[in-house]
Amino acid sequence: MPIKESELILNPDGSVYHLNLKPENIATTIIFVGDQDRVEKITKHFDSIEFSTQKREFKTQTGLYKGKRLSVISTGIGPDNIDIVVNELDALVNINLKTRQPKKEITALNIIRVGTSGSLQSDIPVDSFVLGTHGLDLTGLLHFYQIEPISNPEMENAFIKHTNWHPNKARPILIANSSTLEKHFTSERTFSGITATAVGFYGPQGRVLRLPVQDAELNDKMDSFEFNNNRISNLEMETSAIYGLSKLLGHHALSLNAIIANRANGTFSENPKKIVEELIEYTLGKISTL
Ligand code: R1P
Repeated sequence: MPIKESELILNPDGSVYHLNLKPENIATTIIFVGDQDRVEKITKHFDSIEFSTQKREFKTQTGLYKGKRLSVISTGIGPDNIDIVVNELDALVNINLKTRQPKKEITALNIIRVGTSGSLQSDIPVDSFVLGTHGLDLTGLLHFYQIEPISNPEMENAFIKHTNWHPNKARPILIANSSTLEKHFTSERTFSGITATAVGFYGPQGRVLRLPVQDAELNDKMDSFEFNNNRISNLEMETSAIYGLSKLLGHHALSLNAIIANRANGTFSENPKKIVEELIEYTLGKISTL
């Protein structure tokens, strides 16, 4: 049965609904950034750009970097956008958009997030890089999929117990990165740890302006969580959704974050643009030998 027009929506030119992309517009290695202005901060390093488009917060450029074809796409803020971006990118490579049938042979994309994030550990300072060994999903998004085969109940249960996780909130899910990409991108420059993913910026990350939060101790409890030598390094808003959906769909994903804030000691980078630029250069250097 073909996938219905209401389920896989295409624009009149045949591009996918939100991303405005056709299959020929994307490379199989794709860098995700949150901020649409970060796209050109990456592609300014390219030898050439063959394609650019933007719809809403989703800006895409594809071109060559040291002879390697790469796409860069902005996802905007949050896991809800990741649901759109990963599903539509997967449709571009793994669904025949004319017949609306899934292809028999799956194409695996390499997806690398170049993000910004807050550290939860006082020994992971601002202006460092963190590579997410796992995404800890605190958002609830992944529960709408059949996530059991890729979740890690033992570590999730330990986290639930350690934090006294409130049952009204979605059960946390822990998903591993692509170990192949992890090996390639790890160096003495990177800290490694579990990247926790929140569904919002304020309450869901323990920031109190005028509204009290359900658990004011949650960040401290995340900071002190430890399981089989794994600890939670940082908190942001996309990684677990990228890891979960990529793994379910057969793609390889890795999340790299520039630490611009340290939530454990309350510091903020004096020059966040510089550390983001350094992470971009680091990532492109590693991608060129992938
Ligand atoms: C919040 O300010 C945004 O910044 C972080 C968070 O994950 C969230 O998307 O990442 P990006 O800088 O990649 O958007």
